[in-house]
Amino acid sequence: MADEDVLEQLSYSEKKVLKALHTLKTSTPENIQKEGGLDQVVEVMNAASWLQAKGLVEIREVIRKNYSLKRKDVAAKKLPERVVLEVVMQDFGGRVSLADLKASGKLKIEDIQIALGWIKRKGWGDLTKEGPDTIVIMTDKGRAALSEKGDDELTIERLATSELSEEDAPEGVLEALKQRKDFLNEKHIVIRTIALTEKGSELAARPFEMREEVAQITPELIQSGKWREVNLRKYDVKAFAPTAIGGRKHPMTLLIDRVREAFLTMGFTEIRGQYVESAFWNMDVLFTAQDHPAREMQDTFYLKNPDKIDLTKDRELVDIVKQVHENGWKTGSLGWRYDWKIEEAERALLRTHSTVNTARYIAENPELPFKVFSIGRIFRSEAMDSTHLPEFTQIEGIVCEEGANFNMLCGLLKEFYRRMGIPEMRIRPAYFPYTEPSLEVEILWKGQWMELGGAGIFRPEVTEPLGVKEPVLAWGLGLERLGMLLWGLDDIRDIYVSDIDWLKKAPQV
Ligand code: FA5
Repeated sequence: MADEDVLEQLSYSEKKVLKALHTLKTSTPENIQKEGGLDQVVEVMNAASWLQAKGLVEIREVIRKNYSLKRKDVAAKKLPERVVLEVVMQDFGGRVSLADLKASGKLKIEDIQIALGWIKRKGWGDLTKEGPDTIVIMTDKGRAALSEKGDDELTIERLATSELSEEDAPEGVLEALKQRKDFLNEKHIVIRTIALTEKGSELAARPFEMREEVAQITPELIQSGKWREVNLRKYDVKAFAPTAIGGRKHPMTLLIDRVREAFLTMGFTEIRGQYVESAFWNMDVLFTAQDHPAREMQDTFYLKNPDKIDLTKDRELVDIVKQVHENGWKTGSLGWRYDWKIEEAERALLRTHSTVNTARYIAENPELPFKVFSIGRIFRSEAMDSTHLPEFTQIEGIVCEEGANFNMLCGLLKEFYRRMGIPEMRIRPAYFPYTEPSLEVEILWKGQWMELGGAGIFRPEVTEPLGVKEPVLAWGLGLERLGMLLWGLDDIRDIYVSDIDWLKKAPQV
């Protein structure tokens, strides 16, 4: 960016800081505030951060240690080594045995120990052994110290009235005082200085206009026409700004909304069902034999409470379904030719597919035409892997109208996936006990064909007992697998791990 453009895009406060620094070169925010005539120090810091981002200033931070006395009364007391010095000099003429010093009673025993340590360190005195005795002998330096306070003592006097930093006291004094127990408090203070960079110095040296400017257009400015006269601040549209991430719907909720909209706009009506169903509606009505493997415990969650669902109100249909399974009833089918048991049909379970919703719908609304769909949770007792969940969502639907046929079914599924943003799919033959013909929809996913859903035309063994003679096109599609494709996930489980980062960034499809 050219220098003129950089200058033009500076705010009024930034210009003030730049001008102040032109005079001060490097300074603290407080001094810049005074020199530049800014209202507050925060205003200086804000402007300085922007100037730093533009490479015009550098904000430096140093940590300064400030010291104060832990207890004010220590300043009024003599240091223990001075007490000992005075006692030894005045009462014992500069030489005394440790035993006599202790016996003098002028100091506590533990303070004598500490005092002698400091006396040696300061060179005020020496300790020598004479037979069993330890003798304290003061040196010339000690004698001189009697009438002259040391740097540490003078510093303590100053600390009695104000905090001091390391630079305020003679070298090493505060460090030494810190070694005394319960003496000093240490506080860390961040000292900021702001300095012009080379580029900043160049710009600050140029003459630039210092006019108050308008950074925000108000309705008043527009209505009064004043916007023509004021100095409008230029914006740098390329300036960095953090991405604002607000609350948003879960990707699955959005996908459900999208699926719902696709079917509604294709003229379908939404239906709902219930999680707890009888085996009768979930399987028997759908011509699934009572010894079919899908009915085993390892595939289906049977309930303990309630363990049975009373079928009395469906008695008529129960009688017909029994005959359909045993001999085909009036459908022209031979049935599965076994002894159908009501006890098996009464078992309570968590629905294993949402085809149970459409079966119930037909039973209650057998008049043509109908086009309904449902989006709902279903449950299967199966091991989890990258494409299987024990609890997932199915998109179910049926169409029954005059002339409905297999081609229509294929066209409808293609149209649905096209609307979901999946241009290519393949349809291959499949088997379901309740449809004939049956198909499976597959999508090429990372080099492999992945099954997205099953479909077909309901067999007469299903529709005729429910009161429908016309062909019913039916399908059940996996919603999470569709999500995997749309969001580029390798593992279906990722959808429900609640990774906050993914949730924030997932496309709002
Ligand atoms: C059925 O559930 C049939 N009821 C579909 C149907 C309806 C066929 C009407 C004919 C007429 P299937 O078990 O294949 O079919 O499941 C349908 C889709 O659900 C699968 O293609 C897959 O996309 C998805 N699906 C199946 N099992 C799982 C699972 N464990 N986890 C996630 N998605 C699954």
